[in-house]
Amino acid sequence: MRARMALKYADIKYEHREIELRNKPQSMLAISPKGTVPVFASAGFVLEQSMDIMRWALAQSDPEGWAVVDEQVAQAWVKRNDGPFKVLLDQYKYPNRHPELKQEEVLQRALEEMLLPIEKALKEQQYLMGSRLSYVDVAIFPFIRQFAMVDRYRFDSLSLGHLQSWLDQQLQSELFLSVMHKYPSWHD
Ligand SMILES: N[C@@H](CCC(=O)N[C@@H](CS)C(=O)NCC(=O)O)C(=O)O
Repeated sequence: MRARMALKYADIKYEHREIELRNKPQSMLAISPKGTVPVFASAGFVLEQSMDIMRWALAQSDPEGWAVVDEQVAQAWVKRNDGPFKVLLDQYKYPNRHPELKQEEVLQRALEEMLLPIEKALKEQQYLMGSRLSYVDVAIFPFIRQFAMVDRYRFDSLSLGHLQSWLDQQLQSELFLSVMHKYPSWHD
């Protein structure tokens, strides 16, 4: 979602090919043997990480200054999200793969690691990096969305008012809604 949103925001024209993860096409594995999505292929280079796709897209065009941030703080957020929070998200999403873990304890760890720090940041400012939306918000909210969706009722009961409005705002944004839609194969 973060890669799709950045490509759309930067108005990059590309062909979207949805991958069936259980049946990855040879044409994909030939350019990216590690076999994860997303993969972005262009003339002369291949990007195999969603963050790399975001960064490349923003380097082409960044009309609203998504990348105008304190890069050190930005990277710390993304690292915390893609590292420890992603581990907790997977544990929370797939409890039967982790029978040794109590879901409520995983939730507590996620609160400490990510959800409460986000809540604290958003108490002071409208977005993670300040008063304007940045690539950090866009890189992170899809993961928070997934976390929230596991048990919406439990999530809504948490004292995370600022996080919840930030998330809702992103989920209702035209950009997110436009990339959520089922894909025709060409984008413009
Ligand atoms: N660090 C990578 C992670 C990508 C990733 O884990 N993608 C998952 C789907 S969201 C995947 O392709 N898994 C391979 C599989 O399930 O076979 C990125 O951000 O691009």
